[in-house]
Amino acid sequence: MFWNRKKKTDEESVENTKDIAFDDEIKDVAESEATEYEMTEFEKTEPEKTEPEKTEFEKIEPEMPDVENTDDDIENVSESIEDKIEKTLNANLDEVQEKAEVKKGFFTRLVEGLTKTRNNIVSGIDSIFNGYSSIDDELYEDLEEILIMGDIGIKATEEILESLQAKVKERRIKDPAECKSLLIESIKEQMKIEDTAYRFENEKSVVLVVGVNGVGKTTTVGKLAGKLKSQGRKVVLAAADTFRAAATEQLKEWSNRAGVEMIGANEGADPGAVVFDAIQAAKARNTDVLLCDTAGRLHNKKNLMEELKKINKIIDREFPDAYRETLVVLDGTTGQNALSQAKQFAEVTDITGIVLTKMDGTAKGGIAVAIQSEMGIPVKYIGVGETIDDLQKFDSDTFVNALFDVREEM
Ligand SMILES: Nc1nc2c(ncn2[C@@H]2O[C@H](COP(=O)(O)OP(=O)(O)OP(=O)(O)O)[C@@H](O)[C@H]2O)c(=O)[nH]1
Ligand SMILES: [Mg+2]
Repeated sequence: MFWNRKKKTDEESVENTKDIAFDDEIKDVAESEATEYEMTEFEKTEPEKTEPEKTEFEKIEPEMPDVENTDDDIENVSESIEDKIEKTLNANLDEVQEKAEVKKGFFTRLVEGLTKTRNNIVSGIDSIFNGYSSIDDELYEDLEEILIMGDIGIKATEEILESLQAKVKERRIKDPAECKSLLIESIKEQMKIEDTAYRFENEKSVVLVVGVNGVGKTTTVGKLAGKLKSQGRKVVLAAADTFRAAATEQLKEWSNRAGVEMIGANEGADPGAVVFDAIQAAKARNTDVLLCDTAGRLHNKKNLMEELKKINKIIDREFPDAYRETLVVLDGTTGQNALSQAKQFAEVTDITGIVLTKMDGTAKGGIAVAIQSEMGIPVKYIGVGETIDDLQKFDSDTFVNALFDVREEM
């Protein structure tokens, strides 16, 4: 500090700079004495006065003047009320705008991620609706082809088209251009999920997260932990991927990020034993949700599936009262592969939900529709990035709007 000041005042005399340094010294001593002041016992024990919470109305009501009310006083008071009302309204408006921006950010990423799907499906659909002059079998056949090519799958496509045909008939639609909004409506209906889908979030539950390697299991466990923690739930993580050396460390980083505890073991340890320990810890700490990360690759696929069965047995035996949720994580960019992976996991474990990750990448969004319809398993979450906030509950309206880039509802 001294040298800086000297540099700045090159022409100043040495005496002068000495004075400044001396003044600083006095100030430093005074400050350090001030911080050394010891509080008396009474001061230490005196409780802080806590004011009762004011209602929104009380917050904007000004204090009344002591003097008898004159017209001027009344005018001043009413101006002051108006002023405070305006400030409160502006503050609320800022909050609403902030929330809308967060929502828009997520929606925009999803729209970008679904560009490939949109190019495959939606542009084809648009050309059909604009190219036909009447609604006939040929139009439905062309639509069928485009939906199947867009990874929506045969079963879902049939159901969507049946629903579309019924709507066209019921509402006596003649113009193909009017079909588009009906088609969007039908896809949304196809993807609706039950309110009970997220029961595990509010119960004492064990969530097993499975999937092949690299799909985003560990990332999803971390994001879910952050989400549940912010909802006030007590969360513990089990690092049951002991196959890969770095897997436990990776989950540990997520546990730090989310601010939750993790139970893990050394590389090569028995994953079942990790889950066993984590269950005992969860019970001892009265945990709400135990999230178990698992390996995506073992020596072979048979081993992987056997290991999952073993983990399932341990949870059933050690924590029979817990609400069970098994989420299969699928990489949204892999299309039909994702569907066949989900089918393989369904053979060894009762899958209760799907997490589609990397929907911010070049996702094949149609697969979300196909999985839901072919397997009857709902897509419960979608991942749209690599950070802790990039996991969203699946919402059919938002998803289909993003797929068709319908923005008027935003
Ligand atoms: N862009 C994007 N990347 C993601 C998303 N989810 C996960 N990733 C990335 O995908 C890569 C693999 O994620 P992990 O969570 O390690 O996948 P995993 O299934 O645990 O992998 P293994 O443990 O090897 O089986 C990482 O680089 C993640 O950052 C997502 O929603 N969007
Ligand atoms: Mg992992």
